[in-house]
Amino acid sequence: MKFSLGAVVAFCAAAQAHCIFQQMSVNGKSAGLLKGLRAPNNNNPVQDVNSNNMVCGQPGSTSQDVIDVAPGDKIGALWQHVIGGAQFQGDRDNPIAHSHKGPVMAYLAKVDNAASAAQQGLKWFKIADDGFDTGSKTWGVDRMIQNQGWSYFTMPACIAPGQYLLRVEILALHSAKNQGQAQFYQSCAQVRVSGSGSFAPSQTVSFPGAYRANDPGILINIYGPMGQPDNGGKQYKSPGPDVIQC
Ligand SMILES: [Cu+2]
Repeated sequence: MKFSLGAVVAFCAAAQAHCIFQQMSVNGKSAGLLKGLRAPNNNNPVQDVNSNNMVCGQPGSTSQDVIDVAPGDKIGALWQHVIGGAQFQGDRDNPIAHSHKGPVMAYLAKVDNAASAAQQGLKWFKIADDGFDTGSKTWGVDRMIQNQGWSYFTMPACIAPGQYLLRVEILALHSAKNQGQAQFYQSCAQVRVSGSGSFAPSQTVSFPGAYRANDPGILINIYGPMGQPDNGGKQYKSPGPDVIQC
């Protein structure tokens, strides 16, 4: 078991089998590659929970577009190995290396102008969390891979109209038993919510600040006794606040 885990880690480092959130869709319609997004230029994860890159990833591409969303819409976030898709033909690590088990989470923060808003000092609340399903022993990342790189969630029905940054995050836990080795992948989408919702969050978090390196959902050995990535069959609780209730 020790050998196989070491091999996974070595493989990840050598092949940089990471990913980037690079397209957003609304009800199945993509806004286009990097449209309405603040996305990193490379697929390296953030590993320092106190880094400013925890907000929207390492600064990379920007966009003047703001994506229209209505409460109740089905939102998709497309993850691919490198910008544009696979790194090469037959890339088995597209959308991400299968070793990279972990949750997929989405947060919103209200802004005045999503295209120009500063990323620091925002007040975030969590709207989606696809963690570990103990029945099927699958993670949010497994569902993303099954969907050819798409993570799906619903824009909650109560979200108030206005502009927001939508932060979508993968937390890859394959090496997370050592502090500082959990891998965070995130980009932010710039969205304009319509409708007549009235949700005002009673509690919000900051990025950086929402996570600590030793949070039980971040500093964790997800492998069972046979080396299987099933969290030993136990429930997994993602870091950060609970998903809001409308
Ligand atoms: Cu990786």
